[in-house]
Amino acid sequence: MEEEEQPAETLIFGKEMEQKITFVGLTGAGKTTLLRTIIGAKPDVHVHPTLGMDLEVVRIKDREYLACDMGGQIGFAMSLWKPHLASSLGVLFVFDSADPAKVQEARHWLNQTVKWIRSDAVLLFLANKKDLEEAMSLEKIVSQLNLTKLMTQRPHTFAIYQISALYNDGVDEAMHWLNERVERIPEAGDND
Ligand SMILES: Nc1nc2c(ncn2[C@@H]2O[C@H](COP(=O)(O)OP(=O)(O)OP(=O)(O)O)[C@@H](O)[C@H]2O)c(=O)[nH]1
Ligand SMILES: [Mg+2]
Repeated sequence: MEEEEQPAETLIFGKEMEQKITFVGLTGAGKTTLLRTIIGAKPDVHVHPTLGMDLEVVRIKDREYLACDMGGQIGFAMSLWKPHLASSLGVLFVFDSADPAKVQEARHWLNQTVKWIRSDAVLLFLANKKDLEEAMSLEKIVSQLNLTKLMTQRPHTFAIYQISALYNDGVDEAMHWLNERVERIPEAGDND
């Protein structure tokens, strides 16, 4: 008898890892730095831009997730976002608060992200690099990226946190919020 074919996603790391969280955002926003911080790896200021994507298993409290760290370089990397976003329970949009020149571009990709995610997915907007003096204020970020619209549309599944991925500031709070909200998605169930 032929073996039943399993979707690729369930075979990664040889175990069922359907609880996927995906990191998106423009290149240089700090996605890889954030993932390293979450898994307790040493921060590396010389980190290379992610080509395609990287995968890590992360544990938040008692839950395990497959974290997909997408490359943010324009072109081929972003074409990978859509299928991963469509199958993620949690989505982290990482924004470089200290790069006002890229606000419009970030807004465009945030809008795309919102179109591509599941309606019941949890969306976490991370205003990263708050440690830098030039980081924009929360008010400015909210207005320039039109985040009030998202707050209204997704009252229980959208949140904004200001963080420093490099210095591990605000990261735990943001990830606990994500974890707690994902738990409420009926499909998330118990992933022991
Ligand atoms: N000051 C400061 N720098 C940061 C922070 N987070 C990331 N960086 C720096 O920003 C640069 C880019 O970080 P990455 O983590 O590679 O960014 P990325 O979003 O993964 O970029 P791509 O893989 O190209 O999409 C690195 O030099 C990091 O050290 C932060 O919170 N504060
Ligand atoms: Mg990266």
